[in-house]
Amino acid sequence: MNEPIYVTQPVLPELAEFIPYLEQIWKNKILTNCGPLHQQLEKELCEYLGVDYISLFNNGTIALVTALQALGLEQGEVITTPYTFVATAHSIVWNKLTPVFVDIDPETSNIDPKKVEKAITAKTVAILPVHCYGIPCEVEQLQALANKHSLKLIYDAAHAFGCEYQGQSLLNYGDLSVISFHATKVFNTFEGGAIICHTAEMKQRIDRLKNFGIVDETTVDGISLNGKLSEVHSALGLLQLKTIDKTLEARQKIDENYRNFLQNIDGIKCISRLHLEKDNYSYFPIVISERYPLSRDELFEKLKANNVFARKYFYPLMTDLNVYQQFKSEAPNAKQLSEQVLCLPMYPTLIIEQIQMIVDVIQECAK
Ligand code: T4K
Repeated sequence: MNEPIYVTQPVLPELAEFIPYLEQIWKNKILTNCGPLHQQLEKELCEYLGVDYISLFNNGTIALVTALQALGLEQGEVITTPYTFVATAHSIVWNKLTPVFVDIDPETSNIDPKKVEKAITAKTVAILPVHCYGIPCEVEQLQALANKHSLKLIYDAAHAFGCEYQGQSLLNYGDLSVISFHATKVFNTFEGGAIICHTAEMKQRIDRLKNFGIVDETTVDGISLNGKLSEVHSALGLLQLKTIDKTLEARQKIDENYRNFLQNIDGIKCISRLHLEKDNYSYFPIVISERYPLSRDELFEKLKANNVFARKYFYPLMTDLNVYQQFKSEAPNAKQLSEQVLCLPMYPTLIIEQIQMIVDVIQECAK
């Protein structure tokens, strides 16, 4: 039996390259609380991503919770997608706000702005869309809606590290964008995340909120969490930045190979990515339609029997989870996609023979 192939495998630098950073941390004795490596990573990320201000976090979820708090959203409804990872919806409920789940456009897998507009009520305070798989939302339409109805617009950009759209970073759209640096992401710091914002004042507010709301030794101006990224995590981020372009190139090749190999299999559709100036090929989702002899779940099992661990991102929908029953709503496009989608293994060290083997299993079942 071949080695197991998981949906992803983290990129790691050579261990030897990490040691000098650890030596520096051991020497300085500054382990956390926005130390020199944290500051350096914020600076280098702003330059690499082409954004004005970034505030690092210990993970994307705490960053999302803090982003909603930073915009002063204390009560009301937040329109979001049910086709996402639980953290998106959790961040709304943690802020005692009400999630309103709106259906997606099945072509992009992102929230449908026309349906967003229909869902806006007097209680709506914000829209929280997700750039699912790093595919951009319809950012202009969503911004126009936010402007028209005076709503805050926060992007869950957990999958969108490095994407550029219409001449700039995708992370520049909206009031705030939140990214994740989790082990399973394109750019990882083991655990980590960040908020991207547009002004120095907002960055200062976010920086305070991620540090318990502390202003100075005797003043606390918010009831908030500890969301700081440590120096060790920041050091890893600095090293990862050195190879990120190579990582993205490798992902692009894998995306191309999958698309070439899968194009003639009836009933299998690769979700298309918009033409971006820069894409990150975050995931490789395929849709298994009725024309394919196996259901999505059967193909999932078949791959598993061949030691290939694809994932059903994103199934079940938020609206089908028991914990979200009180916020239930109809989202037929999201429902259908969540029952037909399968994310195939996608990571830079996946070799062409492995891709071919995965495609062979899918092809074999199509006969
Ligand atoms: N918003 C969105 C839209 C998100 O997708 C996420 C996270 C967030 C917000 C929140 O960001 P963070 O708070 O996580 O920064 C994974 C990740 O834990 C999660 O970060 C991610 N989205 C979600 C889509 O996927 P699981 O439960 O599927 O991960 P897990 O542990 O099953 O890992 C998948 C595969 O990756 C494993 O089978 C093997 C491989 N793997 C995983 C880890 C953790 C490794 O090889 N090494 C590792 O260290 O949630």
